[in-house]
Amino acid sequence: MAKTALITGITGQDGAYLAEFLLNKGYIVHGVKRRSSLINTDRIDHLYKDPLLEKTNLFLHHGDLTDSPNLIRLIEETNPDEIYNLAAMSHVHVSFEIAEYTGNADGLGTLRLLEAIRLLKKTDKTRIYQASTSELYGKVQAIPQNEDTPFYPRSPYAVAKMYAYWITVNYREAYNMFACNGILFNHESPIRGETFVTRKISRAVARIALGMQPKLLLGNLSAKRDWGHAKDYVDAMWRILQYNEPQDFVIATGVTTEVREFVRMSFNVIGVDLEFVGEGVKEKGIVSACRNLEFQLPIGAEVVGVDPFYFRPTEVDLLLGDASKAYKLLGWKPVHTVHNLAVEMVNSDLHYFKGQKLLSDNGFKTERYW
Ligand code: NDP
Ligand code: GDR
Repeated sequence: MAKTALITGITGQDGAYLAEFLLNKGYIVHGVKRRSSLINTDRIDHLYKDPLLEKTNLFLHHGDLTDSPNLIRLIEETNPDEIYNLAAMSHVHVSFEIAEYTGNADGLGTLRLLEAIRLLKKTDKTRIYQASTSELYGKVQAIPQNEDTPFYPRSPYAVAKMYAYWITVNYREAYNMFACNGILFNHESPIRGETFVTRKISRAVARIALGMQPKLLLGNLSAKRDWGHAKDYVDAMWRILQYNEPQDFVIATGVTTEVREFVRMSFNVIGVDLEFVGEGVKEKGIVSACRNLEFQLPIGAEVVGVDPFYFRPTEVDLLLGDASKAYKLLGWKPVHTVHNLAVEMVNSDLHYFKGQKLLSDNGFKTERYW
């Protein structure tokens, strides 16, 4: 019999990749999406068929992690074998502005799902995956970070996720639930949200190459992240719930890269070398070579700058994960490197913006205005 999965956050980066992954494995997939004034299903439109017109294994439901009765009803109706709780206000910088909402959705939202499973007496049937994060390590207490490294969260987002982490552990211990945390380090892709740093960079590189944007403004160029590919990481989520006992796992590549270096790598994809000069807010990325005849950027052009607007009140400076437990117990290993991630992301954005430019050069309105 086909297994049934319920994915919260199905319209997000990971939700879209996970839905595709599970559908390919023969699952029936139910996804929770928020009502929005503009259609927000871009990332899963290629998977969706109208169940009234065609046979499909993918079903979408309106819902929100701040709405308990709705979550209870959804779990009762869909009766899932596995729940993947991916929904969250996931932007660290934004969480300083909407701290209470972040606590409600990212922290209490997890409790609402766990309670729903318990109240519906599905603790023996339904396994739950909680999207925990390397942001829990925050001001890091050890390098690299593994399942035993103490947490020190540095943002309202991370503090909310810390509650979610421990309430998941608590329900596992108190009610014998199959509830697990995946402590995932940063993972990116061509469908990454546009305001996370890697995608902001890949979009800007494409737009600068096409003459659609003069410059890229960033915050802390010295932050280091362990960047993987979202496709590899949804496989890990699934493996965590297939393991023979509920446990928490770090998922990471074991390689850390500076934001500055990711910028350099991304410009290299279009045949441009960058030199960084100056320090702090005065730092600049300047074109030192351009080998690409299609995109002629003048030597000396200042294409990267720093704007303190993007600095965070408290920062996480260095993340580097040790996923040896997942390698050993789950047989999981990342396939992608940070370098081929940058290549894939820049090429995908180049393709997209070439299309947008063609439309706008010929007098047609482009799909997006930013
Ligand atoms: P995204 O921001 O791309 O997606 C978040 C999803 O959650 C979207 O579908 C969003 O809906 C939905 N959502 C937000 N708030 C609510 C709410 N109150 N109720 C219901 N749905 C909501 O994140 P990712 O896909 O990158 O990440 C998935 C999860 O993994 C998140 O919980 C994130 O915090 C966590 N995580 C991510 C990592 C990463 O590097 N990507 C690393 C570690 C953890 P909408 O589309 O309408 O905005
Ligand atoms: P992060 O990702 O905070 O690690 O959270 P993000 O890409 O936003 O930042 C990574 C690092 O880059 C620095 N940075 C900038 N960041 C953004 N967004 N914009 C900029 O202009 C910029 N300039 C420099 C940041 O200061 C930071 O150090 C992501 C999210 O997906 C979380 O949901 C997830 O839990 C963690 O990854 C693991």
